[in-house]
Amino acid sequence: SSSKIKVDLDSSTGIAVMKFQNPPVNSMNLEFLTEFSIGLEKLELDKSCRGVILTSAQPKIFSAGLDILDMYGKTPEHYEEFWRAVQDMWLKLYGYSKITIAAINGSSPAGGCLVSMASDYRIMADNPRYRIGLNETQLGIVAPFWFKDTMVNTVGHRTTELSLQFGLMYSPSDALKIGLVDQLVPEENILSTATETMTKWLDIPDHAREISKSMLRKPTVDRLLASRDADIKNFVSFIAKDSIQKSLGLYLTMLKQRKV
Ligand code: CO8
Repeated sequence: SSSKIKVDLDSSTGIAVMKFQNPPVNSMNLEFLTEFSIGLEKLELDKSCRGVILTSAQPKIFSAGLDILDMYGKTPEHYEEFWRAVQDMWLKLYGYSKITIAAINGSSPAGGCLVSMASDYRIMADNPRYRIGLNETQLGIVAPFWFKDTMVNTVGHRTTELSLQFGLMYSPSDALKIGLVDQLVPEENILSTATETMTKWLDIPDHAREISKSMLRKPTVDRLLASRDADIKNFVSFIAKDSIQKSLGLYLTMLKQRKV
């Protein structure tokens, strides 16, 4: 099967790079999500890996977020399987024991923003055309509580109130201002900067850093673990509604008409 994520582990430095390569826009479909979770799991078990850099092989796009086609016109069984895969990916990444750095080399809406926020550190290319944010309400859908929790934990409650309700997408400089990303760099330096930054994180004893990370994140992870099935049920009944399907259909049409 053709791989949607290229994994390169340098065992001399302990740094792995996971490069998303699901053209054209790295949308996260079921296959991508499964490969992502398994890839993360493998690296977590690999003693020669200490940190993971997430980046994109596609020009201009980090990830377009969840694949809308997995949420449109499918069966309830499909929605259920898809949503479980989304949960699995986030549970793995947000609760990851090793260091994760997102090298955001392009736009990063919705699920792309979630992946970025679930990492330990975010470096974004300073291209003013790029956007990042949780834009779900713009599609007429609602970011679930654990997307919201992840954002609150990253930028705080008030910024999340505005962001989520408006479905705000931020330019790199605005994202830096609100703390949605930690650092901006010229696009061509993004991987070298991510590697240098990772080296600094690697100076900290793993065990102490890991426990500190877990102390901060475990309550948020546990909230979803305590209600996974209810969250799936909720997603399936919400996404299957006629009115929601209609909104998604209009959004897909808008995406297609926007080019020409
Ligand atoms: N899913 C499926 N297909 C997509 C997606 C997507 N997320 N994004 C883009 N595509 C498709 C486009 O329709 C287009 O298809 P085609 O070639 O057949 O016309 C193709 O990919 C290329 O897209 P563009 O021409 O738009 O490429 P650009 O380079 O001009 O723009 C962008 C790239 C900026 C990524 C742009 O495509 C975009 O804004 N996409 C939409 C992103 C988006 O809104 N994602 C939200 C997904 S929802 C989500 O992640 C969380 C949902 C939470 C669950 C809610 C519970 C109910």
